[in-house]
Amino acid sequence: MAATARHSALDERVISRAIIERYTEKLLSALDVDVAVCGAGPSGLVAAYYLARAEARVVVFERKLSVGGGMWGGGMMFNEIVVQEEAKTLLDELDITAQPYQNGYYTVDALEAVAGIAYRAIRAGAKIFNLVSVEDVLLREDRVCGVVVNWSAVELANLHVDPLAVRARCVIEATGHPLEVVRVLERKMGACLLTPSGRVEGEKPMWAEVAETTTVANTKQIFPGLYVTGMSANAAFGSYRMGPIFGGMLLSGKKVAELVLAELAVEDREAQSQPQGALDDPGEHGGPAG
Ligand code: 48F
Repeated sequence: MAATARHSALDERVISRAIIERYTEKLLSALDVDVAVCGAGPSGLVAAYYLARAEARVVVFERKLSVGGGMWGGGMMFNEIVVQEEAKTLLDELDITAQPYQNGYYTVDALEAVAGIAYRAIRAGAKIFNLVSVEDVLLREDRVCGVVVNWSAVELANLHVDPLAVRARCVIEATGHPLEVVRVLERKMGACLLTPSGRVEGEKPMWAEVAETTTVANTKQIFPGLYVTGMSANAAFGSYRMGPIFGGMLLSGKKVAELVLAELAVEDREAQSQPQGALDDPGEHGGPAG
């Protein structure tokens, strides 16, 4: 059939080139960032939202096809989650509906929660790469300064293919229960972590009340340049799991964003007070956030 005068026939080569070019641009823009987030579960996505909103350059790597981690399935596949009073303001800020249940408990449709947080993070400027796994960190002397990534398909097929690397001024471990990134660092560097034993303390069984508080308290730096958030924070510092209540996850994501932004601000102030030319390679230290 002849093409109309208004638009030409669809050309599959243009479609392919558009995808390849746009993805490549996005990937290139992620090679040198302020913050790399490992894992797009609730804590990682919330962190990405607050970082991007503050104009930090933030990239998120997620192993799976879908973002959202353990939030989609609510509790045992009943796709509702519970959020307590403390996190209600955060949900309001993200324009996610929380239905009062009783005495400070709210329920949220799990799909609205995932879709809402991911949408806000992306619209704020976070770049999310699904189907990409973090397999290692970049290290300079005694500081983590980026992540080593590969296609999840390479990992799944167990192919012998070398990864690529991304520089980041700070890295956030948000891989949830398995605490994958911190464990790689511990395996390769020994007892180097800022935990009581210097090693991963390990996750304990379920105790929602304690776990919800400690997941926020344990959200902190675990090695220079590397922060833990969400369930990873409790797994790293030896606290309990909480099950399908998500207030702690959300508040932990917000807290880690605040901690990282504070560190970046200090670095920026120090860099500005250096005499001109004192830094031989500004790319080594990254530019100001924005
Ligand atoms: O597990 P996950 O949802 O972590 P979270 O943000 O939230 C925990 C809760 O879902 C729940 C809970 C609270 O009630 O206990 O479990 O702490 O999301 C972690 C994400 O990281 C991805 C994984 O696919 C998931 O989407 N992930 C894990 N390892 C890697 C990774 C990796 N090496 N590289 C990239 N992504």
